[in-house]
Amino acid sequence: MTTARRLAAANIGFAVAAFGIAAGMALMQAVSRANLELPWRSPQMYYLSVTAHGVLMALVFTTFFIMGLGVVFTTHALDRPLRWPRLAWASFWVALVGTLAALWAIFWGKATVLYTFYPPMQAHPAFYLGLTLLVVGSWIWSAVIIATYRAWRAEHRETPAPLAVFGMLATIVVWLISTVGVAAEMLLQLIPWSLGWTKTVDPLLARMLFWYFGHPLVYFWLLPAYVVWYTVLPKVSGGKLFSDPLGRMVFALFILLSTPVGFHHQFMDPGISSGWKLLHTFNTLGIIFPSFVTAFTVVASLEIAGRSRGATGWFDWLGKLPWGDPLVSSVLLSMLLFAVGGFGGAINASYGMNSMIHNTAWVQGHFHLTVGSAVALTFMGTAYWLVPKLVRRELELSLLAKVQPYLWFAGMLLFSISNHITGLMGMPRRIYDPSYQGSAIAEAWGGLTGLSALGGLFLFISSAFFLLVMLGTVLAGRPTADTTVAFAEPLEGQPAKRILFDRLGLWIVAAIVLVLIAYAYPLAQHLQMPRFGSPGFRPF
Ligand code: HAS
Ligand code: CU
Repeated sequence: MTTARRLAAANIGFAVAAFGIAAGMALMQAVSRANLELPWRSPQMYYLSVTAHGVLMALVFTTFFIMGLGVVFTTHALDRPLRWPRLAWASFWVALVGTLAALWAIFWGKATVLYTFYPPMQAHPAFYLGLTLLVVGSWIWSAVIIATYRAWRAEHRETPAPLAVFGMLATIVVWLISTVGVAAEMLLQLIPWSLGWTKTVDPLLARMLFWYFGHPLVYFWLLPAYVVWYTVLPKVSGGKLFSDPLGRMVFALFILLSTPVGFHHQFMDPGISSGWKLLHTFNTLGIIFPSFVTAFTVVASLEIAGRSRGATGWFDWLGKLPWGDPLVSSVLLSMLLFAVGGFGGAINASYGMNSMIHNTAWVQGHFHLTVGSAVALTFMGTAYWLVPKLVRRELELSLLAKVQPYLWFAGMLLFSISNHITGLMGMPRRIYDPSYQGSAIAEAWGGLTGLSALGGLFLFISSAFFLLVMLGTVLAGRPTADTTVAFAEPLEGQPAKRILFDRLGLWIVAAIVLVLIAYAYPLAQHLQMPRFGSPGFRPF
């Protein structure tokens, strides 16, 4: 158990450090977008910063945090140590070395390609090799978690896996299916091209492979947050999980439908016929369903918590929830923000409406409510609950921890709502000079970009509070012996036997069949077409 505790602390510690650096870059960008002068402001600096922020937040903070969480949930819920502890440490080190290589390339100005690294923008090979190692590290972690689960399964043939473990296994399955795409893009296209072994690259093929991975990637982030919502939140707020089978259904549906949807990022791309795009639209509308079920089940669990704390009316259970507990408030506020972000997601996914918002500021508005709130705020709340147990110290600066989620909520509302609106007004995303050299249309965005910068400031202060609490806890927290990681009881008691949703093998096979239906033909069709390669471009 000590290995698991230390390994989880290492992963989460590194995740928090990455978050801290990325938060600093974010403030600079928000100010720059509002066209406020900074002494070192330049296009090169702006794009370097956006790349660092995207990679550190979306790829590094999330992956390491999830690896840490997976270790804790698996060992505690199964009540057994990790299988292959050395390999488990290897997963951390491989991912760490890879991350440092990629960060070296970014901060030395050799990889200004943003977190989606679309070719023909070209980065230093260290960037691609580094990110590949990050994924390899996560594969090793996946193998360790699966092996630990299988050892438990061999002794418990008929028992359903605890929901926390089932959710982590679903996360891993989604991850293993989807990373095939980015591995192919890296190994067959980007790495040989950046090393000069091939002269040109096919950007459209790269985008197809990237988005095959890129959409399920968002559920790799979301599912561990859902595990917290289902299994930790009801416990900490003093209630029970409303329905365990519904939770299993949700995770099984994510295995089934997370991947065959990637074309919803490519509606505006040429070379993919509209029939295939429409199929991916339908699948996307399907994958919204498990999130609706989650909204229902988690809110019902909260109602149980409020009633067991004495509520009797229709809505007073809301007020009875422990809003001052930083885990509870983080998750509740992240859910409220996700309700808005998910609604926007349905608009993005609607083939026609996508043309209104694609490549506009709306998109960063959307993903700061999803990955930046549903996921990041949940993870911060989880850190308040978990880090004291990992380092055996009480939470320090708890007043800051209480305020921080509310600041994040306010900052994110200002930031995201204004970005949604400027997006609808036509403001592109990822643009350095928001004034467009004095264009009248761009002038109309001015007030809103100011609000968005103010939101950025709130978010920055909130991030600083989070980091202070983490540092204070690790360095100066009073020792405690409380290391219990307890999960919510289902209302109907623990399930006695395995149900259809527990049959992981079946869902994996069905998912692979759907992936083949959604991707095999359009990929083959693309490879048959005359293809035009592009040399690499390094804008800076
Ligand atoms: Fe998305 C673009 C569609 C969810 C992340 N998305 C992005 C990008 C990112 C991202 C990073 O179809 C930008 C990529 C880039 O750089 O180009 N997204 C969707 C859809 C969903 C969705 C349909 N996205 C996510 C999640 C993300 C994420 C989750 C990260 C974690 N997204 C798109 C599309 C694009 C896109 C297109 C491309 C746009 C373009 O053209 O470029 C769905 O999964 C959303 C389902 C969720 C819901 C919400 C359920 C609500 C819940 C909470 C309820 C709370 C309540 C309040 C009731 C329907 C579960 C309770 C509170 C109390 C206090 C009691
Ligand atoms: Cu997507």
